[in-house]
Amino acid sequence: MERTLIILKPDCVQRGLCGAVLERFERRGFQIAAMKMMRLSRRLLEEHYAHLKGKPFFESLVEFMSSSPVVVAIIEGKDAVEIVRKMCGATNARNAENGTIRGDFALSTQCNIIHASDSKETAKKEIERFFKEDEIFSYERLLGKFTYSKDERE
Ligand code: IDP
Ligand code: MG
Repeated sequence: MERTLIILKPDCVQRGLCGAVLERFERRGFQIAAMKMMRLSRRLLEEHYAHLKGKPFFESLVEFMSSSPVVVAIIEGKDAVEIVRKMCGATNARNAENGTIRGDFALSTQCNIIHASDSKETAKKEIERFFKEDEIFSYERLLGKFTYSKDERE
C-alpha cells in the first residue's frame, strides 16, 4: 500500500487539534504506519524546506516550525499521497475549501495545521528523512476487508 508523510505543525499541537486531524484520516479508512512527536531542528527544516530557501518567508517558516514540538506520522492506503494532499486543502488556508483540514481549522498561509508530501517521490524521501525502518509498522487490520474490496487489497 502507498505511504505518505504528514507533519502536524506547531499550530495544530498548540491548538489541541491533533486528535481531530488524525481522526479524519482514520475515518476515511487510512491506516497509521508510524507516528511520533519531535522538535524539528533548523538543520532538518532547512533540508525539508530546501525548495523554499530564498523565499522572503523562509526564516519565519523555520522559526514557526521549530517553535513547538510537532507530530510526524506516516499515513498508509491506496493512493494515499494524492488523497491526503486533497484532504489538506490549499496552502493558504483562507483559500482552502470548506471540508478540507485547512479549510475547516485554519485561516493562515503559514499556520496551516499540516504538511503532507506532494508526490510519491517526495513521500519516499520524506519518510526516510523522518523515520527509521524499525519505527514503521506493517500490520493487517481486522476490518481491512471492509475498507477495500478483495481485488483492491491485492
Ligand atoms: P504546502 O505545505 O501546501 O505544500 P509549500 O508551498 O510547499 O505549501 O510551502 C510550505 C509551507 O510554507 C506552507 O505549508 C506554509 O506553512 C509555508 N508558506 C508557504 N507559502 C507561504 C507564504 O507566502 N507566507 C508564509 N508562509 C508560507
Ligand atoms: Mg509543499
